[in-house]
Amino acid sequence: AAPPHPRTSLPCLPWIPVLGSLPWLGGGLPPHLLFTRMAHRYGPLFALHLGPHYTVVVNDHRHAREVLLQRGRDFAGRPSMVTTDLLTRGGRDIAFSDYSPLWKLHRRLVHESFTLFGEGTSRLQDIVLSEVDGLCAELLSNEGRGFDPSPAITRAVTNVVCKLVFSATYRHGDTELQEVIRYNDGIVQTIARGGLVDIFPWMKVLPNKSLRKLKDCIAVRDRLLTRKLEEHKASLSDGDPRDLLEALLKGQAGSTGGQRSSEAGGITDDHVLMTAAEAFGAGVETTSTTLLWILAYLLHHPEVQERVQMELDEQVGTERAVGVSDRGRLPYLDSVINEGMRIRPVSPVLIPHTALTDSSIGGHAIRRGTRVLVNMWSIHHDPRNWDKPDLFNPDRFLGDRGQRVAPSCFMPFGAGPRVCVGESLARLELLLFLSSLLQRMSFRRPDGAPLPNLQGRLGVVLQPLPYKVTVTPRAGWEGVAK
Ligand code: HEM
Ligand code: PLO
Repeated sequence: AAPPHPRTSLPCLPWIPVLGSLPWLGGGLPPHLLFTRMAHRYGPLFALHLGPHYTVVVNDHRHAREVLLQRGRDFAGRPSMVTTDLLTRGGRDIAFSDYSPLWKLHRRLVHESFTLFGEGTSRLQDIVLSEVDGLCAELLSNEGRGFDPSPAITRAVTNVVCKLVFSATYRHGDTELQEVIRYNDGIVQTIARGGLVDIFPWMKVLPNKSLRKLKDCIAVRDRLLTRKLEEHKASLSDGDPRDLLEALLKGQAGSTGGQRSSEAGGITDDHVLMTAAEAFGAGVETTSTTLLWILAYLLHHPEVQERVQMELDEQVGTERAVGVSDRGRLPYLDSVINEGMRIRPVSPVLIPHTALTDSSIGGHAIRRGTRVLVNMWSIHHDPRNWDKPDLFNPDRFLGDRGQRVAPSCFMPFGAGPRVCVGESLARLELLLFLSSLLQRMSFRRPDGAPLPNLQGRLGVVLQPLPYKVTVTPRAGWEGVAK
C-alpha cells in the first residue's frame, strides 16, 4: 500500500488524484533536465507525485551526501517496478533489489568475486589489452574515412565483459555475439525509462508493444545465460575461479549450509544468473557509453587530446602498452576521464532510492517508503560547485601542482551502501581502453561533417547521439590495420 502522504514543509509540485503531478511534467524534457529546471523554481529540494508515488528530488550535493552517505542506511531501499521486476525475476539481482539481509549477503559476495577476479590481479588487464589490439586494427582499417566508432567500441567492450563473466571469446561477426548485442540494445530501449507501467503497475495487463519487446529480449538473454550456467556447473573444479560466473557459483556453494545463508535464506541459481546478467549489462552499457562521450568531447577539444597524447608519450612512450601500474603517472588522462563522467554522467539521476525508515533530508522529515531521486546531473552542473559547469575542462580535477583533486560534489558512481559495485572495474577499463587508443591513433572530425551533438538521448543510460570520426595512426603505429 502507498505510504500516507507525509507532512513536511517541502515545496511540492501541484498534483491531482491518480495522475499525481504528471500533468505538470509535460514539455518532453528528460527527467534530469526537467528536475534541474524545477529546482530553479521550487528550490534544490522539492517533492512531486509520480502517479501515486510521493517522490523527493535532491539537487544539492550536501543533501545528496546526506541521502547517500550520512543516512545512507535509511535510504538504501529500491522501489519495485514492473520492468525491472521482469528483468531481475523480482529483484534477485543487486541494482534493482530492495534492501534485505539476503541482498546484503549477495552484494558482498559479488563484491568479493569482483575483487577476487578482476581488480588487483593482472587478469582484467590481460583481457582488455587482448581486445584493444583488435579494436585498434578495426578502427584503423577505416583510415581516412569518416565512420561511426560506436559498433567497434561496443563490440570490444562486450567481448571484454563476455570473457570476464563467462570466459567466452568471440570473433568479429560471431552470431552469438550479435545476439548478445541485439538483446542488450532491446533491453536498454525498454527498461525503466519512467514509462507509464513503472508508475501504474496495473497497466501491464494492457497490450503494450514496449513491454512485449522487453519480454522477448529477456527470453533470449535467459536462454543464453542458462546455457552458460549449466556449462559452468558441469565443469566446476577446485582452484581459482576462471571467470565471474564460476566465482559466483563457488561463493554460492560456500554460502549454503553455513550460518550466513540460514539467516538469509540462501543465494539461489536465479540470483547467480541475474547477477551475471547484470554485471554483463552494466559492464557493457556504462563503459562503452562513457568512452563514446569522452571521444565526442575530444573531437570538440583537440587540444585536450594532444595533451593526453603528450602525457602518454612522456610517461609511457610508444614502445609498450599502458598498464594498470602506469595510472599514477597519468594524472591528466585520469582528469579527462573524470571530466567526461562529470559533464555527461551515464546515470544522471542514479537509480531511484526509497526510505526504509522515517528519516530526514536537510532537516525536513521524510516518511518511510518515500521515493528519493538524486539528480546528479544538477549537482555536476551547479555553478556554485563548478566554474563554467558547461565547459569541458579536465584541469578542474588537477590541483596547482598538477596533482589529482576529487571534489566532494563529484559522484558519478553514487556513494554509500548503494555505490556502484563496478567502480574500480570501470575505472580500470576506461583507463586501459582510452590510453591504448590515444597512444596509437588520433581522432578528428571528418572534413565537412558536423561536430558531435553533445545533448544526448536518455534511455536507461544517457547516450550520445551517433557521430562520425576520422582516425589517423600515430608515429610507430602505421600499418597495423587489418
Ligand atoms: C550502480 C554508475 C559501471 C555495476 C550504479 C549507480 C551508478 C553507477 C550511478 C547507482 C548508484 C545509486 O543508485 O545510488 C556507473 C558508472 C559506470 C558504472 C558511471 C562506468 C563508467 C559499472 C560496471 C558494473 C556496474 C562496469 C559491473 C560490472 C553496478 C551495480 C550497481 C551499480 C551492480 C547497483 C548497486 C546497488 O544498487 O547496490 N552504477 N557504473 N557498474 N553499478 Fe555501476
Ligand atoms: C543495461 C541493459 C542490460 O541488458 C541489463 C542491464 C543491467 C544492469 C543495468 C544496465 C542494464 C544499465 C545501467 C545500470 C545497470 C545497473 C547499474 C547501471 C542501470 C539495464 C547504472 C549506470 O546505474
